[in-house]
Amino acid sequence: MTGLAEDKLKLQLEQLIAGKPSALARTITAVENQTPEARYILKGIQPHIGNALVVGFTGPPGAGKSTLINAYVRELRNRGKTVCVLAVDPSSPISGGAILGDRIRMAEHTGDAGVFVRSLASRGHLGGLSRTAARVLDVMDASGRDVIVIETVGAGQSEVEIAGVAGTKVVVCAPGLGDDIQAIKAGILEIADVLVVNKSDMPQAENTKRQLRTMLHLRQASDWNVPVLGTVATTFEGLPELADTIDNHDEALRGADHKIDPHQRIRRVLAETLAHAIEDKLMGSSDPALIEVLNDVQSGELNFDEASQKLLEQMKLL
Ligand SMILES: Nc1nc2c(ncn2[C@@H]2O[C@H](COP(=O)(O)OP(=O)(O)O)[C@@H](O)[C@H]2O)c(=O)[nH]1
Ligand SMILES: [Mg+2]
Repeated sequence: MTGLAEDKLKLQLEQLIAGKPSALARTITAVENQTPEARYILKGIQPHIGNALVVGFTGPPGAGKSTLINAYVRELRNRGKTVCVLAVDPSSPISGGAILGDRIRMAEHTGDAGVFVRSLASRGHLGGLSRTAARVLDVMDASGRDVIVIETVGAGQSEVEIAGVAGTKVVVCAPGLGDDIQAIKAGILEIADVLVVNKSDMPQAENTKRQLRTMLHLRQASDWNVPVLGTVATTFEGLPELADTIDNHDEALRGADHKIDPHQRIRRVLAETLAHAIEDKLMGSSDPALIEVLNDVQSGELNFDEASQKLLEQMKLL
């Protein structure tokens, strides 16, 4: 890197940490494209991560997640908080109807410098998408925004994985949709910190809330009791309560010193990065020690656990 290029990157990093929207937008694009610029900035932002409240909204399509997020953003702005919104929808390319719809819904907040909205284009496999989303969240966090909201469609394992980067997970569903309840039961109920029955202006809302509360009894007891809230995103009903509940969960998460342990996040990212580096190495290497392990597995001498253990020992990780 030339001195001039490095000066430019330093400036971009400074502007990002100062919260300048243009630096935020440019950095996110760099992260999506995995440029050298992104690698430099991702390194520089590390000391500035961990201050934002990160909340994920997930749930079946049509439950009203985008409308609810729009209302939640309005509530946060009323409270003087600055916000970033990240929409991750693997099924909708950036030019598709759903994202366009979100843009129009978010139009209420255009021109408000306290709200930054970004959609992640779906490309490549889902693991790649969730990795990109996690790095984009880090960039948003470092930009000094108070709250980061992430929207994902909750349908399968990959979305659960994406939601895993959020500190507080809100699962949104609509009343009277029996199949959705089944889908929620199958996976995303387990990850919920807050359950929302949106469209509570519709019949069946009370019934659905009751059903969800019954299902929650099957979950293992923990310090945090998952609340079931009713909202009407279109009329703002229940929004102050939802915002309070998210704040309470974030506080419970942070504990007495109001900090989220940075090592926990770094461990997770490092584990992911290392797994990929190992995969690349293993698939390409003709190192004699590796070939010996491959032969030992082929001959039945070592099982896969034993072979992994042996390689880890050679890496001095254990
Ligand atoms: N009746 C009613 N409709 C709602 C409510 N919230 C959202 N909707 C409507 O439900 C539809 C889907 O909403 P959207 O936010 O796109 O759902 P998403 O796919 O979960 O993001 C839209 O037509 C919304 O206007 C609500 O509280 N009550
Ligand atoms: Mg949506």
